[in-house]
Amino acid sequence: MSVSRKDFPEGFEFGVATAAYQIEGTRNGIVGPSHWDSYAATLGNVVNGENGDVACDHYHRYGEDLDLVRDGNFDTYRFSTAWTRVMPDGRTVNADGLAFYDRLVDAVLERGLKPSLTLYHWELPEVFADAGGWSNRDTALAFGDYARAVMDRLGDRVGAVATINEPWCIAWLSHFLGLHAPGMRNIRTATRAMHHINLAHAEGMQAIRASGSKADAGIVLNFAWPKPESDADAKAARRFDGIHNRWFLEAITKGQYPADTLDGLGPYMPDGWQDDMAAISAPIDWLGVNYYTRTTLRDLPGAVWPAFEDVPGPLPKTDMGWEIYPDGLGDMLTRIARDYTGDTPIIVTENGMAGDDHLDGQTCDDPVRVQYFDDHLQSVLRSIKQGTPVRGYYAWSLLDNYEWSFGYDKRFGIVYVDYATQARYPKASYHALKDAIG
Ligand code: IFM
Repeated sequence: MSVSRKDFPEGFEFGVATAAYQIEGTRNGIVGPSHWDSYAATLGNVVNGENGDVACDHYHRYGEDLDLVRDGNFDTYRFSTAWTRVMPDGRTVNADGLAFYDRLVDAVLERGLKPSLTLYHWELPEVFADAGGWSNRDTALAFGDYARAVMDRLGDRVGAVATINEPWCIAWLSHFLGLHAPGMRNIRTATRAMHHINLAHAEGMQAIRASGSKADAGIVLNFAWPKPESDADAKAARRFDGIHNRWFLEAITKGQYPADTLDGLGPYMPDGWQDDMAAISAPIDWLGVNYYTRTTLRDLPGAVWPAFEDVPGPLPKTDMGWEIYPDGLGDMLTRIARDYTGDTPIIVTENGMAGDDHLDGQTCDDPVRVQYFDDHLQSVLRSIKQGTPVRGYYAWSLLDNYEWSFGYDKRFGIVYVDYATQARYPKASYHALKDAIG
């Protein structure tokens, strides 16, 4: 790789990221049902009808997995706790579940790594799904209780904590586009989820602060660089940007929603939403930025709001069909700091790609991924040189894992997982990152 640790500011954190449902295995230990289980059990939703029952069996293999993180010269391990493991019925603490995360955090620390905790990475307990899920305000309030239970147990040892991972996916992708659990397509439900997920962030922040934890607290948002297909599509790209990027960023940093997005969503907002905005914009200590690709937008004149569709762009694509556009990461970081977050530290909490990876004996050569990381790290460096306070970069993901609606079909890991044996094989990208940051 052309970059190395010495190119980055002193103290810059290199890490790898994972999420509970994607790796732990819900059959391990005591875990309650989540909306991902029933979504996956519905014919046609997930490739091969696969679910997180076994996943990477990380629940039993976390020691071996954390050895890989340490031996890869990383500084930070980003992981999530599952609400369904901590509270299988959504409300009652399961001692066995918290004990697992206790062991996990200690194992992270024993290896000299910094634990970075995410409280919600998508496995909503089914009891809330039954009551309307994120379209119901009560779900956000219950999330605060869950956050408090986790922080009371782990808050003395985690270095950083994020309330929510990728609110756009939780709200829009899942309730308007219907592509993630619960697989709905309804603008009223989606709009309520768009607000209640921000309220859950507010409740989570209050719980973290009230727990007395010294962990740096924030939220992880996912961004896509909006690209109009032609000059005539500029307004469509702006509408996409409002829903995908500015809705959450503006709420959290300025306590307001973008006016152009409210033009479409306003009629469906829950009563009294304005009263929540002060809590939603309470100060955060850091912002997590997930970035993978850009999105090309085509205007749909005469269609109902938001009247756009995304269309394939011309650049080379990953196995997900996502265009590889490294400049979008640096440009987005620069824009976020300039227009929204100022001096607040930013961490790139996810960046990576799915590849058509194959084992050859014990090795897996993934040169496209090596180039992807190199180009995106160069883009981060360019933004840092422009003055953006980027403090870390985490690769997604440590392991091949359950890629939601794509099941186990897409491989994002820097470590190959043979699901038949659960053996782990570091890919060439793991070795390349290890050498670059050693
Ligand atoms: O696997 C997901 C992760 O759970 C959230 N961010 C994007 C990744 C790749 O799709």
